[in-house]
Amino acid sequence: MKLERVELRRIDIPLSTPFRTSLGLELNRDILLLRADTSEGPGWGECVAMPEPGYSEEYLDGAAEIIRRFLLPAVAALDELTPARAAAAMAAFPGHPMAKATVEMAVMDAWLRARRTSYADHLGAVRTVVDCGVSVGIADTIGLLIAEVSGYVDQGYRRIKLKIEPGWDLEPVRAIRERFPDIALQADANAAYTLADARHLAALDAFDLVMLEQPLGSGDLRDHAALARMLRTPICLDESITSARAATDAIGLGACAIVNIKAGRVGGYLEARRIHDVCVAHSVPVWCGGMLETGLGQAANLALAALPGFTLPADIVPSERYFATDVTAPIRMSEGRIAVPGGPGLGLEPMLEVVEGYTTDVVTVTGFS
Ligand code: SMG
Ligand code: MG
Repeated sequence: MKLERVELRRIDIPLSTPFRTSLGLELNRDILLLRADTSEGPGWGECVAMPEPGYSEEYLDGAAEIIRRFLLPAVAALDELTPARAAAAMAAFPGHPMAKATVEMAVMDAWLRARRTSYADHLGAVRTVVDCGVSVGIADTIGLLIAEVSGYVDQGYRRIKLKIEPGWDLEPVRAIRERFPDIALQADANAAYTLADARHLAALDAFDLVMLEQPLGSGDLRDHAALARMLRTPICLDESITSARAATDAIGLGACAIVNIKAGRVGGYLEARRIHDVCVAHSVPVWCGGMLETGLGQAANLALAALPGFTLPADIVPSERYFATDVTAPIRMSEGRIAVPGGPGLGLEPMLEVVEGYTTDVVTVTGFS
């Protein structure tokens, strides 16, 4: 297989529910899609970088730039293109995991489609359905939060995750726990605290949380280990786990008891699988994180979340959670579960006329030798 032509497409989709975290407020999703045309057919990738740096240092314009100028030429130089060879070629450039994951995702889609194999089978999935959790943004009032969470509980989600930040933590968590004594509940701070907040965070132990996700900075592994010794609530790391090596270090230091895996954060689905393998070897449970993806990204995430070590509900949601009209046929949830696509590649196609309608910019990259 050989890469022949690439389309970098920016789309802008209104969010049906605004989403606020300690990182800021999202009202719409400005997303980069990548269509890779190869000698064996097309494949699609989705970039999970946000328009601005915040979750990590990556941002959309930067991702598009490094893809176009550096990653695509390196991948196009390969005569026998495979997902693993694409990842190896891109590894020559340090950093930029979300950009690399976008290219790898599209190459893998094209390569698997041509081989009539699904992402799920290729990655080693053992399940046909995935348990879904929902991530609930910071609300304006406790009353509005309770109303929003009630709706999600009624829809059947199997776990509720509350975004927290200083000033919005113990009160919302207490209110939801009092109202829903039996739900699986967890909190995600997106690195909004420091170790000086340890006593305050220890008050979360009263609410029987499944985990506290990324309370401290992404580089603060030792501080997370110190915090873990002061809390009964298990610590889960998200932003800190940038590679299989980082996962090994974090587990060895006692910085986390649970790991959130996002392919975009770690450079692709192949590295995501290696992190899964490291965690399974250490008996550390993992779950699949989300970045408000369209149906394309969710399709790949569903395949990943079907691997054996993914034993906790994923941040994988039906299309309607965020989008009135998704770019794929709508992903639907039934009894808090979503089916893993079984068709070749991602198993889902973008609806080209819908994509066209959301498109704000298209750059075509050709001229690969
Ligand atoms: O449903 O895809 C979703 C959102 C899940 O909360 C979610 N993601 O830190 O886990 C996380 C956040 C990162 C996105 S905030 C820009
Ligand atoms: Mg998180």
